[in-house]
Amino acid sequence: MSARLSGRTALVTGAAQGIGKAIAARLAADGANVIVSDVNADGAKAAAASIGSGAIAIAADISDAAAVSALFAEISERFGACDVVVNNASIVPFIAWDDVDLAHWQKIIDVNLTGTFLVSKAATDQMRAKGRAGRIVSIASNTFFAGTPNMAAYVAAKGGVIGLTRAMATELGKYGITANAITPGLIESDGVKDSPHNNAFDFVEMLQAVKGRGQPEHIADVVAFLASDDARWITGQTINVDAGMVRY
Ligand code: NAD
Ligand code: 4PL
Repeated sequence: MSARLSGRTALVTGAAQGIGKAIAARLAADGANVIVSDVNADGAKAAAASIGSGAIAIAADISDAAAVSALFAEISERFGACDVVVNNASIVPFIAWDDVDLAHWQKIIDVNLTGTFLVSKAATDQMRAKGRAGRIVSIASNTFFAGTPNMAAYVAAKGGVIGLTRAMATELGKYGITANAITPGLIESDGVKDSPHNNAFDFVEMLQAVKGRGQPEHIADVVAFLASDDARWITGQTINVDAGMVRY
């Protein structure tokens, strides 16, 4: 196994399960010290334990500004700063347009967009203070391109994550910090398996150029590339990783 992230500290949010857990495992396999963070404290502990040496758990709700401050205070004490931050935590709803109300909209924007902002802001302030050339990788979604039904607030929040990524790339490049996004297609994650999205695989596979069911590892491998030195000349970009379901 290569150790292209050896000596680096990587934070993965929403890493108790699903795609985030696979990302944390992949970055640890590449040699990083990984902070497995999640609002689900027990799940984060279990995921860190399953990854083994090189992974620790720190619980945090990314939509809670005080919790994000506490997370980065602990990171400062234990690691100084992060070299890599993966904004993965989000809520993946299945809700018809007729049922979307203001409370739902605000909850999804608070977690999926404002949470991504809170973590990115705290992380990049700390990277700059500690002189780290950091990497921000944010998990958006190909639903932003497809306008997928039953997820209006989610689609809007993911478009916001892509916009935030472009703005951070522009403003933080001078500090050696890059910011990129990945747009996965439908992935057989823990959350999706437990939701009505699980019924969409046949339809999505029909649209894919390459056939098969998307797995968390398909995304984790691309995160590891964007976090590595091989991606040093890439910033402000959105890499679509969906077996060719959408082409833009
Ligand atoms: P999942 O539901 O399996 O896991 C999400 C994790 O995020 C959970 O452990 C949950 O506890 C955590 N989380 C939720 N709210 C949080 C908060 N406020 N603070 C901290 N942690 C929180 O989801 P997944 O399918 O693995 O999705 C991971 C990422 O990939 C998300 O950004 C999602 O939008 C994106 N994505 C998923 C798919 C898919 O088909 N699975 C497709 C495209 C994009
Ligand atoms: C194509 O991000 O990208 C369902 C659920 N289908 O969350 C997603 C597709 C879902 C997706 C997503």
